[in-house]
Amino acid sequence: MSEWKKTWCNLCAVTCGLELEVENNKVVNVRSDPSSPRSNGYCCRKGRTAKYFIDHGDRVLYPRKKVGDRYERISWEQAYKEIAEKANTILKLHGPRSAAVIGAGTAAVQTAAATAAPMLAAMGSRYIFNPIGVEFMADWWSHGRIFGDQSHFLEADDERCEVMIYWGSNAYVSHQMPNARRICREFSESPDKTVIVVDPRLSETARMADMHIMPALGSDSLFLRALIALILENGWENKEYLNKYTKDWALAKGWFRDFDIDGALRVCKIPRKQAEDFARILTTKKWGMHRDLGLFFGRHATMNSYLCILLTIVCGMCLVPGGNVPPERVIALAGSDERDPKTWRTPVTNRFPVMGIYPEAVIPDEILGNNPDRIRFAITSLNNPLRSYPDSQKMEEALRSLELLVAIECCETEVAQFADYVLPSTNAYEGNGGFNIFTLNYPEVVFGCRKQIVRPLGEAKEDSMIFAELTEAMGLIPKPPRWLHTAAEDAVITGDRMKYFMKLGAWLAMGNLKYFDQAASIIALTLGKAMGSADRAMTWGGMLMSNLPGRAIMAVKADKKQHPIISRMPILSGMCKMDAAFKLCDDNPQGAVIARSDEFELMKRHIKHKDGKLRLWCEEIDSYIKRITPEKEEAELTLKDGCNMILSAGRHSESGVNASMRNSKTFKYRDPYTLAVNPEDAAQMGLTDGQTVRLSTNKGSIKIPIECSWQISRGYCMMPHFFGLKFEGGTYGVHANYLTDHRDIDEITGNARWRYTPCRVEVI
Ligand SMILES: Nc1nc2c(c(=O)[nH]1)N[C@H]1C(S)=C(S)[C@@H](COP(=O)(O)OP(=O)(O)OC[C@H]3O[C@@H](n4cnc5c(=O)[nH]c(N)nc54)[C@H](O)[C@@H]3O)O[C@H]1N2
Ligand SMILES: Nc1nc2c(c(=O)[nH]1)N[C@H]1C(S)=C(S)[C@@H](COP(=O)(O)OP(=O)(O)OC[C@H]3O[C@@H](n4cnc5c(=O)[nH]c(N)nc54)[C@H](O)[C@@H]3O)O[C@H]1N2
Ligand code: SF4
Ligand SMILES: [Mo]
Repeated sequence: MSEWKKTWCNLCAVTCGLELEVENNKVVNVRSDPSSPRSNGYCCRKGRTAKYFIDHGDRVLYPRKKVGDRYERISWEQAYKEIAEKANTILKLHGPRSAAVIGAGTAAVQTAAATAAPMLAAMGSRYIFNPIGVEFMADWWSHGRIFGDQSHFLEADDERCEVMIYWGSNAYVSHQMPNARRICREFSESPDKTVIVVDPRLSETARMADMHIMPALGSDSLFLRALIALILENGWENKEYLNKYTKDWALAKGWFRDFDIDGALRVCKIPRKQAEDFARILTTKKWGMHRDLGLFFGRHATMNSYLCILLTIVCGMCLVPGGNVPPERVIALAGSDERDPKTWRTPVTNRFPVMGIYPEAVIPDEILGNNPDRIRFAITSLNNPLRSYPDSQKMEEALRSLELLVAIECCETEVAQFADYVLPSTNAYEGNGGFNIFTLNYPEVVFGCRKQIVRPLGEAKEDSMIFAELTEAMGLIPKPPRWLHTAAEDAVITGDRMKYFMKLGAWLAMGNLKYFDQAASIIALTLGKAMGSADRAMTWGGMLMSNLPGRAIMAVKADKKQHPIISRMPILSGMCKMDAAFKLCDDNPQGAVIARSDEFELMKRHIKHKDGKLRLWCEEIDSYIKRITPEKEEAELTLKDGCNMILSAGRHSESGVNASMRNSKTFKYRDPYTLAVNPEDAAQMGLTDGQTVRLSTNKGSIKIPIECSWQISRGYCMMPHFFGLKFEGGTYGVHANYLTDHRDIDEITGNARWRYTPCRVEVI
């Protein structure tokens, strides 16, 4: 007998609603879930291949330790005991800066961070690394400067805007926004709507565009500067908006005065007429912009982000319905500010965190070498540092040199082949209650709590539980008292979780306030155990700490019968609402609308500077933008050092999923392990479709077959980043990060420059 169960896809940040058919604890079929408020019946091909991710011959099933050059199966107790002893010795000898957590969250599942981050903090360390730190650093930093808050980012209000702009995004293929294909189609087909794509190549999304702007590869910052200058030259800026909502426009305006617009457009290879048409649309229509890796992994990532946000402001399209809006966060996230002297900088590379996360490209330099403050001990989870960060060889050398490396993994990954301890984790379909912080819907706030679809294999545990148990084993928190366990068990039986919450408060007040920051682990170890899922308890705890209810936008009311007193008290009343929201999510595995964004309060709520105004000028951008000139950029964009092309070291094709989809059988159609080149470039080099070439960078050299494609512009070549993954005894293709440089990163925030890697393509 089989049964269809509802859940959320784990393969990208969109987390579409899925229905999985389960037979004998195996997923045999996958389809989209029409009842999902998140995706309304939409899902992509990757989601439908989820079963190949869930169950295969390369799952990690039992805890193990490295003894000499082989592995020995051990119990969880032994694993915790030994890891705790070794970690504590390292901390004692070398201090808190010796510890790091790498990962603790993929784009779609981040519940583990709820116990991993407090564990790191309890050790005294702050070094948490995650792909966000090569991807969104630039953007979130820019938001921090302009809004005074890093934790909100702008997305297009795609339900209501007239013009949808995709800048450096191939959303039709990579999604990264709910219902991507439906929205691309709708805007493309509707006579009242317009799609504009800014992409140097003819991507799948660009093929659907009404206007396709093709800046020369890597010239976005120069183009953005020219575009804003053009708007000002014509007096098209939204003066009323600028006067009302901004503080220092008079200063920032200087960046665009007397700027050589024609010179810049020539270097960007954009006809003046097209730039003017674009500027006119931007200043007369309601538009939203979806930006992605073409900007974030491009040259000048921080400048790109900053100027894009500035463009939304100059046009009066920032924080307005029908324009660019910040989706609400359910799980509260804290930004960081490197100007605060208490913020840690990495000792070797002098890098700072954004949203508390450090740029992982610097990991090798922070491990290797003799700096006394170097990282000596790391735990990886929900992340593959050997495939997902630049320069895999350097990363491997660094990780191998650690005094202690613990890999928490559901798959036999490259890191799991040599880590000192390998701990088996459940995946998103075996855990019970994980959440996704990326609430991308707008204005509805959709949230959910995954339900267990299949029972875990072997001795796998949830990542969040592993971190909590390790925190306890290291002696960083006391053993929770029996009565707190009883309160947790009662909460599960009666459904009155707030009573448990009050008891947790009482425990903290009884001389345990110093463990306040570790409350998540206490919740995992008590309520998590009682619920049979730390993830589920973390989702509840995370929701309780949400700052949504203070905004009176909740679609859910507190249960006043169950909580007659506390549901009327300040702070606690909001928590009661979130407890009710948790119940709604818990009862509805497809997720629920728990709040609605208040569209008329956007400015008031999201600008965190004391005077409520947007800041447009900042020192870092001021000194940097002076270098974004036609002359300097033209010189920098000229190929050097024997390079004959620019490589995009990453291509999101229909099939692969970052480092998660190891089974190459899912690459069904045309072989996606190719280097895509423009047919004219190929002809000039005497290459034919399918021919194997040598592709070299300053870091390495591989052989790869070419694919002639008119989608690719001249001088550019693209390879996917999800090959070279070991799977059931084989490895298919070579990984892109053998070719990338861990020092080739954005100078301000450290985003990786994966869409602009100078390379040499040669006939073999
Ligand atoms: N199939 C699949 N889908 C995925 C993923 C996956 O692994 N596989 N991963 C998910 C994740 S984690 C992410 S972050 C997203 C990424 O989603 P996207 O950012 O949409 O993915 P890319 O394919 O990198 O597309 C970036 C686009 O930028 C363009 N570009 C390159 N250089 C430049 C430039 O200098 N300027 C401009 N303006 N554009 C440029 C490229 O031509 C490309 O069309 O995809 C998500 N979806
Ligand atoms: N060259 C190049 N490199 C890139 C990119 C690129 O375009 N080019 N793209 C970058 C981007 S945008 C991103 S987001 C990153 C993604 O980088 P990663 O986050 O490393 O990739 P993921 O595929 O999300 O999954 C990482 C690992 O998590 C494991 N995993 C999955 N579920 C679970 C779980 O529940 N528990 C545990 N413990 N492990 C689990 C998987 O087995 C996999 O090994 O890659 C980046 N790397
Ligand atoms: S768009 Fe993302 S979340 Fe949705 S089905 Fe595809 S991979 Fe899964
Ligand atoms: Mo990503």
